[in-house]
Amino acid sequence: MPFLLPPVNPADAADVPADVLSPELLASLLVDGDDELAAWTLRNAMVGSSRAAVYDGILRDAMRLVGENWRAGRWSIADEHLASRTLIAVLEQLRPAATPASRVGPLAVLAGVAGEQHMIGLLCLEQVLADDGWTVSNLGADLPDTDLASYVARNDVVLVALSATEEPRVNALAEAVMAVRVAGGERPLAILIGGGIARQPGIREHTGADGVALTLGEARAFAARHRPADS
Ligand code: B12
Repeated sequence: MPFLLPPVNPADAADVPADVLSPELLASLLVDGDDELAAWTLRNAMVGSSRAAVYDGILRDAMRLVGENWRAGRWSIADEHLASRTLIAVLEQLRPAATPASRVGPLAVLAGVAGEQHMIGLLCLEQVLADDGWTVSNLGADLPDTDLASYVARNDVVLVALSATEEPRVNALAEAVMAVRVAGGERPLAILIGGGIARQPGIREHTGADGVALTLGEARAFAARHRPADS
């Protein structure tokens, strides 16, 4: 697993060749627990690319490599857990700065449905929407639909983005969509589905959501379409 790092100083790196910023490098840094250099890698990838493009690209591909190495038995569960933990620390470092606009933008609520443990995609989506001026409440993984519904009922929510990865979570997803609809009442409120489950054919119709996004770029476009004109 040892990996030769390029001879760069995170503090003053500029004009870094694109091939240095590879998913392989990022995966190695994550599995080594090196959040500083991993954050540097992503920051450099964001020079000239949008946050959504970088997270849909090199970040996702790096975690796919982590998953492949884990499944193939080359990396252990401990390696995968460290990589995930490190990525969460990295994302904290890359958080967009809060601005007055980010406190008054339309409210988007993000949640992983009941039983869903994958939440890194939600952290990424939180930042992408915040960049676009949304106020974001990320309620995290494994949220019971009753709690999601009571949050929606108590707040002026415009967008709800729900995530799930695998087929066994389809019913929880449909229940969460229904709970949000009931809690939202007559309010115009758009419900988006994302995560691995988004690849499942017919998932939007099956759950009654308004949209499905395979990428953060698609989620961003969906959010823009459903943003109130006066916000
Ligand atoms: C890290 C990880 C975990 C960690 C999660 C840690 C955490 N805090 O999130 C832990 C260890 C908990 C875990 C558990 C499991 N995992 Co897992 N995991 C992964 C791994 C390696 C990376 C996932 C990740 O974070 N990727 C980074 C994010 C940014 O990318 P992404 O998830 O692809 O999301 C992109 C889009 O989908 C979108 N997006 C993501 N979420 C959302 C949400 C919304 C609302 C929107 C709009 C968009 C969006 O944006 C992202 C960027 O493009 C993947 C491997 C892989 N190929 O991805 C497996 C993987 C997802 N896991 C898998 C499995 C099977 C499991 C387990 C069932 C394993 C087990 N036997 O216990 C459990 C399930 C737990 C549960 N009940 O949910 C499978 C899923 C297979 C499938 N059918 O799709 C994968 C693909 C591994 C594999 N190849 O087998 N896992």
